[in-house]
Amino acid sequence: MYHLYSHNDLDGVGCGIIAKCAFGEGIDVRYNSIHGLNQQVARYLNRTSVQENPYDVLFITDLSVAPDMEKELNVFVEEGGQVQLIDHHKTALHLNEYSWGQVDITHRDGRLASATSLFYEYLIEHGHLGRSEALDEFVELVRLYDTWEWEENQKIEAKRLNDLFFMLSLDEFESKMTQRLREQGGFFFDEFEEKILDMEENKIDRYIRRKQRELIQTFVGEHCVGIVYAESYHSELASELGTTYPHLDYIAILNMGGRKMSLRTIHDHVDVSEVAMRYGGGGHPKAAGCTITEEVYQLFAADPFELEPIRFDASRNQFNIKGAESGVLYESWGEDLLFVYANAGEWIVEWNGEPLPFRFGSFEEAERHMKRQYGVWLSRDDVFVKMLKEQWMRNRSNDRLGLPLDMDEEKLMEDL
Ligand SMILES: [Mn+2]
Repeated sequence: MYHLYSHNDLDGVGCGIIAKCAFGEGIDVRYNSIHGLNQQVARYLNRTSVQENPYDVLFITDLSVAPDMEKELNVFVEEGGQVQLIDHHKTALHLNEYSWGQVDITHRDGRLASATSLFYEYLIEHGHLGRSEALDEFVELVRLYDTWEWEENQKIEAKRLNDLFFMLSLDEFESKMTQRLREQGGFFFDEFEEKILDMEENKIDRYIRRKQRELIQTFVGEHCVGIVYAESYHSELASELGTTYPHLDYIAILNMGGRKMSLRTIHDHVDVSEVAMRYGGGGHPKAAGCTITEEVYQLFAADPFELEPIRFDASRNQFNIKGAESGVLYESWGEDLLFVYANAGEWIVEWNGEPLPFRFGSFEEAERHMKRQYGVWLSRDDVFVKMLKEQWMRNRSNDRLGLPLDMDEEKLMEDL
């Protein structure tokens, strides 16, 4: 009998699915959380005597065992037990010193590895499974999702596979996929799955649009932070907000019910795991989290509570256009106007008519400064034209030349 103990996420369950394709009824598959694995393995070792079951094989995929279990497993193998652990996590690399451990971060061809893609190669090389088009495609989608590579090359099918995994029960997903992978031809979603995936995507889009209107911006420590309250779809929300507002160093998503805060960034110059560690949490450079403690509550919820949400830049302008050297108008809270224009290769920002004491090398730098320090948004054309008109009137009465006099204001108003 074959046994597989695997992780309970898409990559772990992917291992279970290809194992069932290889061994059918001849394998017993169990999915575990990271913490559940050691107990599961302990039970296996207590139950399975090598003498009585010399042909039993235990696979462990996408998870690693704790140090004491590692030693017990090794004794079991030295007594003749058959174990193969396959993982791709950096934290498990030390298991490579055992004959039964295979931990690879990448494949031989350089692609980042997932447990499913490593286990697939293993099963093929050991003659347990034949390669097929559907299996190749399924395994690659799991790999793309698990390594986050799908985001770079926008392999949306990989994300849809994971969405489906969360919409169906684990058993249903496993049996549906196992059955489908036995069929001829490539991997596909059936009509019903396409339908519910579309519905899910629409639902996420609407949720994100609503949340976008609730985003507030403030400085916490040295970072300019976007703060939003949300309980679901943290990854999708953070990547959308991060790309819409690149002037924000990171996005903080507060789940008040769960008392958890997620931190995400799209930038290389910010390490959110460092930020999370300051508040007793941790994670990766681009995705981390911590508990909402008193301190976190004060900084990220109580202090910024009075702030108004970020406004969108005007999107249908014909005259007030970003990057225009003759000048671009922005607004901020409290009816402040900020005007940015180029002069002799430098960009100058005027705040309510008063130039700021420093210059910027590019429009983008100037805009970033205004957005971070003043929370500005691009004015609509009508506000822009009104400002030009007032300035022109003032200049004319002062008998000074300044703004484009050839601008036909009535014509402009008509165009709007
Ligand atoms: Mn994995």
